[in-house]
Amino acid sequence: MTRALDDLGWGPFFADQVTDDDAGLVPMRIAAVHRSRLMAETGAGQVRLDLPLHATTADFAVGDWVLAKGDTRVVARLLDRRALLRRRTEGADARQLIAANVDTLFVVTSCNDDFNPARLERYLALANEAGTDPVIVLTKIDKIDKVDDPSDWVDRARTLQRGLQVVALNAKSPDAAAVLAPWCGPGRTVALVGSSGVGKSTLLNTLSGRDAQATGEIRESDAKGRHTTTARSLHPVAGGGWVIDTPGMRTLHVADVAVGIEMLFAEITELAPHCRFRDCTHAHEPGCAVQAAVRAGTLDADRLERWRKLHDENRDNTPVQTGPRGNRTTLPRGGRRR
Ligand SMILES: Nc1nc2c(ncn2[C@@H]2O[C@H](COP(=O)(O)OP(=O)(O)OP(=O)(O)O)[C@@H](O)[C@H]2O)c(=O)[nH]1
Ligand SMILES: [Mg+2]
Ligand SMILES: [Zn+2]
Repeated sequence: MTRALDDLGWGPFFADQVTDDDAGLVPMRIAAVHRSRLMAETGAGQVRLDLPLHATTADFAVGDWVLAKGDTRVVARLLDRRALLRRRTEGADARQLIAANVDTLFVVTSCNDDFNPARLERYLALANEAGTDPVIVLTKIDKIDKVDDPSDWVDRARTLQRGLQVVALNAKSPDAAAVLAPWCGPGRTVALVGSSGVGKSTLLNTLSGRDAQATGEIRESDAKGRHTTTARSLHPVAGGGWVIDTPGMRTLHVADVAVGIEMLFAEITELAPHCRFRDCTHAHEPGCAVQAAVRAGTLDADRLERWRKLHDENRDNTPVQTGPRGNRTTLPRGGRRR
């Protein structure tokens, strides 16, 4: 039992939250979230969980650990998360939970028109903020034109964040599982995010060694997928560990990811203290070290523009603290700080 739970990602962080009062409760990991019920992985297969009256399934994320009543299979308690990935949804105040307790976020994009630095940077900001290690996974290297070199794509991706891990693979090939093996293994959880049609479910199937999810064709004219996957779900990796597949996202809006943006744009963050004004916006102020770097050719002007856009969007979407004790209207942070 314990062995199976450890393989599922259980560990001291969660075990320490269990008290004597929890006798009779069984730890389980959320594998799918539906409108009125949850599916959970027990270590010995999946079971259906029901919620107590006051609770809503929107409070749960795939990857969450819960304690459930052994006899009735009603959820008793949601355990604190080690990491939480969430995004801002259009028009709503609430933020949608993408996945919880993820060790590594595979940001999937293809070696084609899907590759978009501004979009990838959004995923990186989200991962950084959550305390989840990002890896850029470039798919469809088998479809690259003969004139192109896969290493060109890898080099482009590497410029998105200092020290960023990048791999390139054919998601349909069994070799892909070997390329991703360093991040998988017993007790480890990875999540797949990215646009529709980039090969997330194809990768899931390759990692799990079976047809766990349906995959769909893409429109060849613009490489756009058809939103084949419609729900998030947790699956075992053949060599040990767990993988969360998610539906393709059209747009990723951010909120409350200031730390994630600082890490993402480390080269700008490090220049800012050298600007003449402490509140420099790096736009038009005299003595701006960031603008000086652009003029000197050490900082890409496009990169600075992308920083500005993301920084401004995050500021506009993040409620400010008001009052002496900070009457924050936002949810408590779920992210682990480094
Ligand atoms: N040649 C090749 N085809 C791939 C590769 N990865 C994915 N595909 C194909 O791309 C199409 C889309 O793959 P999916 O795995 O359904 O994409 P997805 O990211 O899960 O898409 P959504 O579920 O819509 O978000 C399918 O036809 C796959 O067979 C790859 O590395 N090489
Ligand atoms: Mg899919
Ligand atoms: Zn400046």
